[in-house]
Amino acid sequence: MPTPVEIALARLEELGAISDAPSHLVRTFLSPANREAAEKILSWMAALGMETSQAPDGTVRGILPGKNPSLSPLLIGSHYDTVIDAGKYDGSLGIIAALAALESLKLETITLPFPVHLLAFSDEEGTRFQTTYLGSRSITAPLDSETLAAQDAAGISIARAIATESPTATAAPILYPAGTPRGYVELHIEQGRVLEEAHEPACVVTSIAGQSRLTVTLTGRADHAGTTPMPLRRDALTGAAACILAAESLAQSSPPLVITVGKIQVHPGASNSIPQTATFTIDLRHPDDEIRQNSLTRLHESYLRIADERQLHLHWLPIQDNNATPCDPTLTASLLQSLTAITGSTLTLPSGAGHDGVAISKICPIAMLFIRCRDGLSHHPDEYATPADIATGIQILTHFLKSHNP
Ligand code: HGY
Ligand code: MN
Ligand code: MN
Repeated sequence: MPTPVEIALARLEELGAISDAPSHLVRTFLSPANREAAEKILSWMAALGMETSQAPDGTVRGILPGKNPSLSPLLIGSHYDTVIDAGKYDGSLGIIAALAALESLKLETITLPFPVHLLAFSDEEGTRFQTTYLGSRSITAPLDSETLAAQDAAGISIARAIATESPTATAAPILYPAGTPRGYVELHIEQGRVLEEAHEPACVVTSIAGQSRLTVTLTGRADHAGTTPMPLRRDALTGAAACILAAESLAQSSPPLVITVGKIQVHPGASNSIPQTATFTIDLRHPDDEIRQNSLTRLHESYLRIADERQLHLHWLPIQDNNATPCDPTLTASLLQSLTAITGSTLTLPSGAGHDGVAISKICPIAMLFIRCRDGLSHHPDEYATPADIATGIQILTHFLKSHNP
């Protein structure tokens, strides 16, 4: 009989092989692979004897009622969508480790006093619509009309995707009124290098950095590449290049500010036509919200100058803003006790990466457990966590579930 850890390692491979692309791992909101992954996770939850359901937006839930189903539930889980050319641990490990912890309790014939709701979210990364936390936001409140109107590259809105692509479009949404869950706990790879440098397998998280996501479009004039002298050009792409380098130098001059331009689209996109429009994404993060907002203002002002100098039109479109989110001190202290009990460590870290806890913190206390990942690499196919560290993470989570008193 394989152990819960062995089952977890096999499931990571299974889920990691479910992709929308033959050559690399990618699963986006309600895509065919996203839906196949949901079915797989539902089957694992059912095998554990959980009461399962799936919301219209793809969020998958398994419930273990516990000794007293009337007590407020503990939420655990993570996301099962990915970035493009992703690793197989970001998100998926949190779901699979939570399942393994619950399976370990079952092997010890332990029934928890309170209900546990295992949640698997269908879109944390925002790869398809650039918005983040669609699943975790949806369990706190219905998505607002502006979010539902957000469109993907094919012009399909989130509302239309849910109405036409969701296998459970008419199902009841999964919703928790504020204050009803006792807390939310997520295990995730660190996606950084601190644990590796500290030679520690795991730590708990103190807070999640704030992040701003926007789309910038510069519009100039398409023209002939061979007959248009340089002084007469209104080249949107060279304008975008100046903006992108301005973002880089702003971030380099003000650590720990980080700014990333991850995506750019050019029109008309012909090698012998001067670009008319250039649209690129901005991902700007800082642990301090005031500095993040000031940095956004400085960047916007520099873009207005660049557009003016180059006779370009600037469209600055904020997509989403998330403030820095502290983890709940009490729940985190309880998780820290389990970390220390299993590894002897008391290490805590802030998270530069965003996580579903940012959205869920609106309705209940949140806490996070990080486990080490090789070279801190993530959002990369070589993302990797050792079986030993995964086993330690599952042990800490199991210890926490057993020792967390209602
Ligand atoms: O972008 C992030 O920080 C997370 O991986 N969604
Ligand atoms: Mn990620
Ligand atoms: Mn993640």
